[in-house]
Amino acid sequence: MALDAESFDLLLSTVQRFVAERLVPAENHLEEHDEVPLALVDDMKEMGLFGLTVPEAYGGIGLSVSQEVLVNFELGRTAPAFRSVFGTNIGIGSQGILMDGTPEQKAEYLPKVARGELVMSFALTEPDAGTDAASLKTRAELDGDHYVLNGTKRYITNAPRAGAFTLMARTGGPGAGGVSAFIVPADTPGIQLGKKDKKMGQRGTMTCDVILENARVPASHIIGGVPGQGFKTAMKVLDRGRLNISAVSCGMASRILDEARRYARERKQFGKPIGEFQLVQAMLADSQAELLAAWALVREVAQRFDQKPAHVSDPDVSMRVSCAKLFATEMLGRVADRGVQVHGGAGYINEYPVERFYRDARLLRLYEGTTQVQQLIIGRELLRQD
Ligand code: COS
Repeated sequence: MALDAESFDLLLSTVQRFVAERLVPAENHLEEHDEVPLALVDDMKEMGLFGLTVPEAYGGIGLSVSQEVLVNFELGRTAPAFRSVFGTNIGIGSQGILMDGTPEQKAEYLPKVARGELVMSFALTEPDAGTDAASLKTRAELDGDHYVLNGTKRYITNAPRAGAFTLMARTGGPGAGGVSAFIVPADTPGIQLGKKDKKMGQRGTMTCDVILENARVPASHIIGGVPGQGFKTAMKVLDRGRLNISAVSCGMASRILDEARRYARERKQFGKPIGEFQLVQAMLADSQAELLAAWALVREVAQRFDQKPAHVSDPDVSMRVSCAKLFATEMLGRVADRGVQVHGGAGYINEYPVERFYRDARLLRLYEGTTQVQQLIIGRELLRQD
């Protein structure tokens, strides 16, 4: 599945222009008001951004992973809250249905996702189950032809915007094999949202708890129709999600580097632009070298991802995805730090974008699996392989 090269080039240049001309100028509004203007959301729908990864057969654009990372690089060049409006829709929120859903589930949900009519969100994390995702406690008890769900999901991105959740709950015994993935409509009686989380950065993104109290969903809402497969579905979804976070990291690093270059050319000290000092050049050079290395890695792993069927997991590819997430997000952390350093005291002041990016960037090393989770996955797979 991929968009033809000509249409893709057009899409990519449209996204580049949208980022530069509409989103970057709206960054201050976002920071001040903690919300994405509705006019921009409408533009995103019109451009088809809500359906980037949904196959054309279901009304989407049907990007391959190699194409998706290129788009995400461009979207990374502005505040991550803009991408977050549709990011869960085309990513972790809907990929479970795309990868493992029954034909009926795909036909029912994917066209609405592609049109932006239905926002989907991914609900795995719980108060006591973060990194140890297989220990989740939310229970789903069979009652006739329905499951009754009870539990709390935490830090759920886009929950206040969501029309439905891909939600992992326990239908069986302990461990990964007891977990099922459900499609849970957000208006199901018994679902409540917690108060909006106050975060370090990423203003304009919405995260909160999702609390389930005797929420009844039809048994047919188990993704793929077979209980006990939900942990694997979640892990497959996260594989693709982690690669996209890696691409966003590269885009964000390139924007920070541009900001630092501009400042280094303009700011004068000791009678000349600070960019003429070799210690400043060293910071820019390290950032450029690391960015290029991370981006080459992300694109190479994306090609491998495309060489296998989307719903089939390959432990070697998963390991490489973890390498990309580990390296690209840690690279971003270093580039953001140097970006502030090049700006000196100005880098600590809110009116310079690097201050905001520094805070925004911190989350990328945490969500969709911390750096330590990626190390664990890489280490385990290395020892398993011949
Ligand atoms: N694709 C498909 N299946 C996978 C998989 C993948 N990428 N990774 C693991 N699985 C399968 C395993 O093959 C195993 O199947 P079998 O029982 O049939 O052998 C099953 O899932 C359990 O896997 P594993 O034993 O690796 O489970 P662990 O509990 O040890 O999981 C980690 C370990 C830490 C890797 C996992 O829990 C994880 O990724 N945690 C982080 C979660 C996360 O990213 N949270 C962020 C929330 S979203 S913002």
